[in-house]
Amino acid sequence: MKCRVCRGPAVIDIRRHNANFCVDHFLRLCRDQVTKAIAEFSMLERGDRVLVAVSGGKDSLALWDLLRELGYEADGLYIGLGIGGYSDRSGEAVKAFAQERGWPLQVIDLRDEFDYDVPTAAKVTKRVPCSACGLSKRHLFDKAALDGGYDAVATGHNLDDEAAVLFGNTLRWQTEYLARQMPVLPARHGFPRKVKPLVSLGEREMAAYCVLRGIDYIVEECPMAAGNKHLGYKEALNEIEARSPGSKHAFYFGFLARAAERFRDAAPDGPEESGLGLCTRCGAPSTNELCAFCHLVERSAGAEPVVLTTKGAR
Ligand code: Q46
Ligand code: ZN
Ligand code: ZN
Repeated sequence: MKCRVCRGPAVIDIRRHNANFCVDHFLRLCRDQVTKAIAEFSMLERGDRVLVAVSGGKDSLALWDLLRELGYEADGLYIGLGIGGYSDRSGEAVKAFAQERGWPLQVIDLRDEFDYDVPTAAKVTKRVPCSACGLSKRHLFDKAALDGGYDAVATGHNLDDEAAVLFGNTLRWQTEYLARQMPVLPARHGFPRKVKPLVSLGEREMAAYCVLRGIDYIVEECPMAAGNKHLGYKEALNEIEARSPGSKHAFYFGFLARAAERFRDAAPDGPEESGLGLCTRCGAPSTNELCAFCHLVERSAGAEPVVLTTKGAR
């Protein structure tokens, strides 16, 4: 196996590109793909301050590393979700990563700061854990970015993630979600810009990137994800990709180039158009007196904590 660029010994094959790469040229490929995505979708500008949402997994740590390599002032934000040992281990991985490099990391622990955690909120609200989790993360990332004067929040969603979400939204023609499925969401009143610089890199490439850069990430997946639809869509797409390399990329980027625009009108109104007020407790845009996050805290704080077994919530 030889590197397509220098003919030296290759360490990875990327079937989508029908090519093999040595360590240096693979790392360069990752940086080039991120640079290209940032420019193509106008995600960031030189000198932007970026808040990276880090979970301890390969994608978010690789993203933080890549943005720093590319010269952005990128700081990390980790949210302790209280998902048993998984959260303990992911928190440790993120803190060790940041400490070794001396990069600024902000940590918000739901239990310490708001007196609830994701499994308890899921039980109280009788919704799937990912719903309370997603709501909490979005709110806290937005708030931290605005309070800290950051230009954008960056998340580690990769090509596999985005193709799987698109697949699910298309299967059920969820047009309001399709309208928002862009690699960049511009800042709106009360919300910072959101960017996904890894959209053209796959899961396997991100794992290889971490190994080659010496990034110690946690391989373990969140136990609450087991059985969610997203994983099923990923598996289905992996089967298609194995038979026809490049399908995921064609599906996702074809959507962006040729279809996304058609769904623009299905996007729910922004706060300006819908005349949103402000949450009386935290000041976030909201149609009600309390925003969805403060409402969640109101319901979950102080509830008897759910104890996790290795299989999940009891
Ligand atoms: S952390 Fe949270 Fe994910 Fe776990 S509970 Fe669901 S949303 S699966 S990215
Ligand atoms: Zn090479
Ligand atoms: Zn609020």
